[in-house]
Amino acid sequence: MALLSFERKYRVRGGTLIGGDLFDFWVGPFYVGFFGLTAAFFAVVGTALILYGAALGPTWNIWRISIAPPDLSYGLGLAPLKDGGLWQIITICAIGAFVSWALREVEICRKLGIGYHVPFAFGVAIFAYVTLVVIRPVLLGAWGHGFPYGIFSHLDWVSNVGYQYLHFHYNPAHMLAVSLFFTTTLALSLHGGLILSAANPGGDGSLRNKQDVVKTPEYEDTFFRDIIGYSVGTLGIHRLGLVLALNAGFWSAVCIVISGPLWNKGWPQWWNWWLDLPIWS
Ligand code: 07D
Ligand code: 07D
Ligand code: U10
Repeated sequence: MALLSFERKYRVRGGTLIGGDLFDFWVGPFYVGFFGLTAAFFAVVGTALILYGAALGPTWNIWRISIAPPDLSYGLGLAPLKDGGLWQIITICAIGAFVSWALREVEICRKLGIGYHVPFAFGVAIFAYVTLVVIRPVLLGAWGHGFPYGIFSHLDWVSNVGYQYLHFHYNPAHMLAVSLFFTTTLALSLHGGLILSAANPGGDGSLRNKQDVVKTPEYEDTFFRDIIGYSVGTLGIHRLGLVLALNAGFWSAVCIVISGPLWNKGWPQWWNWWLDLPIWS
């Protein structure tokens, strides 16, 4: 079916979570909906406040613009606009925009009659962000534990917080998250490679049939059975990819939320539980 006739078929009213028919329309390629308006609203206000914060100085250098959270002394209270208050409002706008975006994804899924896998996945990214700027600061008792909004300044925050725990690589949840990120790229490269190899079969000297345009999934299964003895299957690889990627984000959130609230010494010291096992004595 040509794309345009398909669009005519699915671009129908209904499936909205809120607002009924009121915002149930498209602008060019974009579905709007109630959450399209709230997403645009929060994004425009948040971006304008970042620009206002940049205008307060000291720099317009895009790499060095930074909107800092309030000083730790403000605790969980509201701070004056120029002293971290901007960061607090921008954080509300960011969460408002991200959650609106996820709910707009849900409305599109409902119109199409497909599952909610994509908005669920985005929800994990939002969860990681909310862990960094809301959950962990609340557990530690000050908004000042959030990260600053700037390209280089947020890197400084990651480095500083990492060294605050001496050697962040010894954080067991960080190990899990890093391994899951690595495994996700391995899985995607294997999958992308396998699909392209079946869609574009043969190389010089291979046993290909010149008539073949695209090979079937049996060939894909057989490649992995031959090389590692098992094929996870054509549906399975997509489930595996999603599970790996979502766990990478989830364990990232875990690794930072336990740093401070649960463990406030160096992460290398956490491993003393091994030396403390009664089996050594
Ligand atoms: C490719 C999809 C497109 C998205 C892009 C990002 C902005 C920011 C804002 C000037 C994969 C758009 C960028 C809207 C402009 C202002 C105020 C996604 C793709 C192209 N980081 N981070 C980057 C964010 C955190 C870390 C780059 C956001 C945590 C490290 C970009 C968040 C920690 C490195 C960026 C966030 C952390 C980066 C490329 C939010 C742990 C790098 C991102 C909202 C997670 C890399 C100079 C990318 C870099 C980088 C954006 C949070 C660590 C500026 C929006 C606090 C170690 N981060 N980041 O490609 O080059 O993502 O930095 O949570 O090395 Mg970061
Ligand atoms: C938070 C992004 C959410 C984004 C959203 C959407 C827009 C719109 C618009 C483009 C979570 C934003 C959208 C703005 C844009 C348009 C149009 C994603 C988020 C909602 N680390 N480390 C991690 C590694 C070290 C440290 C995570 C590796 C050092 C700290 C990951 C190494 C020290 C923290 C990771 C390494 C250290 C982390 C990040 C190697 C520093 C965290 C991924 C090889 C000295 C952070 C939740 C993530 C975390 C985190 C990987 C090294 C410190 C597992 C591979 C030893 C303090 N590190 N790290 O979380 O867990 O994505 O955050 O050395 O806080 Mg680490
Ligand atoms: C996958 C797949 C698959 C496919 C695929 C894909 C995964 C097998 C079938 C998809 C994958 C790709 C295409 C590959 C590339 C993707 C990536 C690398 C991921 C990263 C993506 C990007 C970096 C692109 C990001 C782009 C974005 C987010 C678009 C930006 C959009 C907007 C700014 C508009 C947003 C629309 C909204 C909010 C809805 C509402 C719209 C409106 C109201 C109209 C427009 C209004 C405005 C713009 C401003 C609003 C103003 C207001 C309210 C007031 C006025 C204010 C003023 C200042 C004027 O598996 O299958 O193939 O393809």
